[in-house]
Amino acid sequence: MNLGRYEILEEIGRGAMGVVYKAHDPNLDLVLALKVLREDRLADESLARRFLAEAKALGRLEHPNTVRVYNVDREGDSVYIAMEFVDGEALSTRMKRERLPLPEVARLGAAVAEALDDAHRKGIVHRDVKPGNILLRSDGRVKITDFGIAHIDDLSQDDGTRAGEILGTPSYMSPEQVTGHPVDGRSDVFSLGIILYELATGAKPFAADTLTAVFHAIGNVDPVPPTAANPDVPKALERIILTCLAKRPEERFATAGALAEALGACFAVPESGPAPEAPPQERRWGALAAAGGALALLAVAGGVYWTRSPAPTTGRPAPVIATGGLNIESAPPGAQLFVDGSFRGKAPAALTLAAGKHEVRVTLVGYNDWEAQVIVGEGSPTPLAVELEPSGANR
Ligand code: 3AM
Repeated sequence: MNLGRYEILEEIGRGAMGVVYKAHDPNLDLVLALKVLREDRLADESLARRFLAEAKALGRLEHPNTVRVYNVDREGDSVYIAMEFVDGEALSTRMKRERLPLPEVARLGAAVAEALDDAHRKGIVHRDVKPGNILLRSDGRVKITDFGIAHIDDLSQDDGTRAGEILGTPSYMSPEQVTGHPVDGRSDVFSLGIILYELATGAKPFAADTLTAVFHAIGNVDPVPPTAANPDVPKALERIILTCLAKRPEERFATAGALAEALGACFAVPESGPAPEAPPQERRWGALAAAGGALALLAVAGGVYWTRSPAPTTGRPAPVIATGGLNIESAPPGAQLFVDGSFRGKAPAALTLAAGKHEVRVTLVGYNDWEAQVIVGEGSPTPLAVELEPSGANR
């Protein structure tokens, strides 16, 4: 079968908008990929226009991490894009098969961010950054494709991207996309943040049963910190992901280039040589201690030990991140334990806590109250030893 001058070799895959074929260009003797608008969609002229807009946008892009577009054309009722053939698979396919190592997550994220930065500088917002549009070549190179709903800033609204129309893939959309507000490059940064979260933890940050609930979560719910779902996630990577996922665009990375830089530095080995690997628990609580400022962390051996309320002298208190619940001990023993204002017994006690955020208070007559926000994830209970400070003692 032929399409224009191209000989179709085989079908590679299908997306929402088109079928992708492997094809041969006899003029250039080149194997390439042809994306053909699905025939059942051809009746929709605005979709055909959008498809052509995709190719026009892509034609302006030339970056090592962006799939190159060679040609766009119509043949009878068919509209197609001839593009670079990527020998590999989509990230969506790879994710289903295996969990990527965290340094690989950062490398891949940086590569995508670099390609997005290049597009943003040329006035193009991708608008549909999702694992299905990130292709992984077998030699390791990352290529982003399908600027399918790309919107070129200088085009009129007549190109099919009318304001208020929902064009992205719901799970990977930004708050401004779900509310139909104007988007810029920082919307792509948010979408990439969702992918990074999913790669780092194995779970989507805004998962919900219905589309409405997903939209609500994207716009209003703070994701559970990645380290609560996967304690091996370094604090630096967690900060990067949560910065991408800020609800307000101005609180995210200002550019995809800045995100690429941060991801690149995340697993960089210091010039003096690699630092000795701390056990995951120690890394995790050590980072929390640094964030907590005034708190004193005495020992870490599969648990966490506090001498006073973890509230720092400035800024927001650092939350305690726990799995499955808390095995609380107090020194001296016998302190009363309150969770979300309810009395839960005296220390030592094993408290089962539902996943999510809780306020924990440890009180004993003659001692200062110990209070902390605890974020609970899945897993076995986390030991927590609280050493209370006599009231009236200097802080
Ligand atoms: O479902 P898999 O991963 O096997 O990799 C893309 C995906 O395959 C592939 O088409 C399928 C549906 O998107 N694909 C998309 N663009 C491609 C390209 N330029 C491509 N394969 C090779 N070159």
